[in-house]
Amino acid sequence: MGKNIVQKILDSHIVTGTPAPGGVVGIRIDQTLTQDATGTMAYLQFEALGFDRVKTELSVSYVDHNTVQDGFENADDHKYLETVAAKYGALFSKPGNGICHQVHLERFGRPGKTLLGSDSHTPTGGGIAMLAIGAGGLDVAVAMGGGAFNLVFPRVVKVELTGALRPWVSAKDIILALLEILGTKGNADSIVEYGGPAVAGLSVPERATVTNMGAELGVITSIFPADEKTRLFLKAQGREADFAAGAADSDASYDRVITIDLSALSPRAACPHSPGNVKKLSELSGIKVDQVLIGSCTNASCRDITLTAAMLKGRKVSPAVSLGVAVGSRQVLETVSGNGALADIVSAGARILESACGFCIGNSAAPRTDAVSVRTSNRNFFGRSGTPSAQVYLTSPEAAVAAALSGEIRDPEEFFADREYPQITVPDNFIIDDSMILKPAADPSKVTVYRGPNIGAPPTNEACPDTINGRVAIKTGDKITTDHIMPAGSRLKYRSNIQKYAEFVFEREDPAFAKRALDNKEKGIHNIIVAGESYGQGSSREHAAICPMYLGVKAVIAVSMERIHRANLINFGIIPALFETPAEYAKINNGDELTISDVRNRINNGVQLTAVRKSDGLSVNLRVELTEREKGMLLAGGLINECRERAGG
Ligand code: MIC
Ligand code: SF4
Repeated sequence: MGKNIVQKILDSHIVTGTPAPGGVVGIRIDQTLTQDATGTMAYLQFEALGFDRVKTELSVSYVDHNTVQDGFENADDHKYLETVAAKYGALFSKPGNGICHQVHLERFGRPGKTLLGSDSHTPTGGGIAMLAIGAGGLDVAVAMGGGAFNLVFPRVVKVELTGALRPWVSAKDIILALLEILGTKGNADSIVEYGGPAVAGLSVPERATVTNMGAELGVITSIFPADEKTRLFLKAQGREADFAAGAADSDASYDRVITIDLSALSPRAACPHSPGNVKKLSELSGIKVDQVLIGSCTNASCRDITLTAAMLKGRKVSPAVSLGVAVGSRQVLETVSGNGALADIVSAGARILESACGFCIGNSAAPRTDAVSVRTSNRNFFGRSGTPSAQVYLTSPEAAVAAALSGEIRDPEEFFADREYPQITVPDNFIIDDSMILKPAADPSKVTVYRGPNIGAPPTNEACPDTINGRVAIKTGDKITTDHIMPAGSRLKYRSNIQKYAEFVFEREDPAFAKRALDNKEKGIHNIIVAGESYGQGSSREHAAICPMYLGVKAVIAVSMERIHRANLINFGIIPALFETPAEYAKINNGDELTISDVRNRINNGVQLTAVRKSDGLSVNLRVELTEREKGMLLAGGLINECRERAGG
């Protein structure tokens, strides 16, 4: 039986475990990436784990999220990251060099390699045929130290692409169509592998748009083959030597096959407040738009920005609209400033934003109250834009420009009906200038790691108690994202200061949560979070586990839970428990006092836990499915404690 691409890469990287359905495998990680919002904690943990050197083939530390610098905090983090990278052997991409996923694709991604990143959009690298996975910072710290990354042996879903995209329909519409089919939950054990005759017609940046937003499906990752388009992209980046062909065997098998006929696709949008809430643009036509933002790691490549410029050329943005453009990398910025495209964007009336995450993470360009904002980014979770009452729609650059010019949501096929689709060219040879990527120090002993007042020691937990004397500190609904748990935006600057950042846990859901939880903790009451389906969707931010841990949360009991967040909970010693049925969830209320007894013994022996309500004796069974490795971490109170125990410390 032939092999698919995922199997081939796994075969050459599995170091432990059972490569069979239901098994858990440990894989060798060739490359890692971190970004500043998660990276500071990842490197603090790398240091706390006692590693003396980065042991991967390549580790890059990017600064792209917290670039607002309204105070010393962000800049303190940047300097810490720069010096810690120099000392331990990582590359450091300075603020201004671009968004981690775009830069990594351009300068470092290699077909057939594994990449682990402390950012959920790390799967962008699948566009260049890497097995690229997002994880919590602690897992990345372990991988930087040479440790394996553990994952469930995946189901591989093939997405067969046929036909060809019509003009004005683009890569974003492919992934929006797949989100319509697969939704944003229930896909945690799958990897999507693209194939079929239409793949050859898609450039690497277009493929990367698709794999980037694959994160919104909740899958482990997504991957395209490495073919002639991949080779040409690497050649244009001066890296042809990094090319290695990668294709599925003709008789490869898959767990599921989904076919998408690109010729039949029409432009779409993800409507408020979920990337899975997809509708055809023709159904939304006429909605008045206040703001349009083009950029983010999804759609800010040279192709996207050059196309944006071509569509705007000679026209003016609607007076009702504020258009902002943030290019994905310094390379893209230099290219479009050299070829005149940037001037076309400026002259149409756009605001040029920094090449960084910026608006996408809600730390700038928040729209007005009740605004409609059309964006080319990948997430429109409630409140993420920085304005809770705003309605955010996610579209392709083509649809975003149609909205900017008309002041309304429009289907670009209809809006541009009288125009030819712009024939754009991207360089055969990109401008190669890595001067904003700093190399590790030749003599690490000469580097002193800078620790400004914003840099604290990573907090640790106590060992898992034998009895949880708990209180439900919050009961949430379905699809609670890590943006709900741990808001980013203006709060981002506290990422290295857990005590302060913890004040904002569930800030928008229940502003009194943090204080209440801390009061419980001080009284010796253990906090419990109760949640519905798909708890912890979205980002990889481990702060959504660390800060609740700091507030004394001992267990999350949910109907279902997403992959990265579940792993983060275990890494920080919080029990990820599941209700046996959704009906059980309905029985538990906010404020209920729950006792969970014999916890250590039951976890150790793989026996389900039981929560008993103090007021009426109601008893609810809880499923806690853990691997041996996870049991050890949980009982020790998290991965750092466990490593210290193993080291006899
Ligand atoms: C995001 O897009 O939500 C982020 C901000 O990039 C996060 C990482 C973070 O919270 O720092 C992600 O995707 O993992
Ligand atoms: Fe940055 Fe947005 Fe991409 Fe996250 S999704 S890495 S915030 S650009």
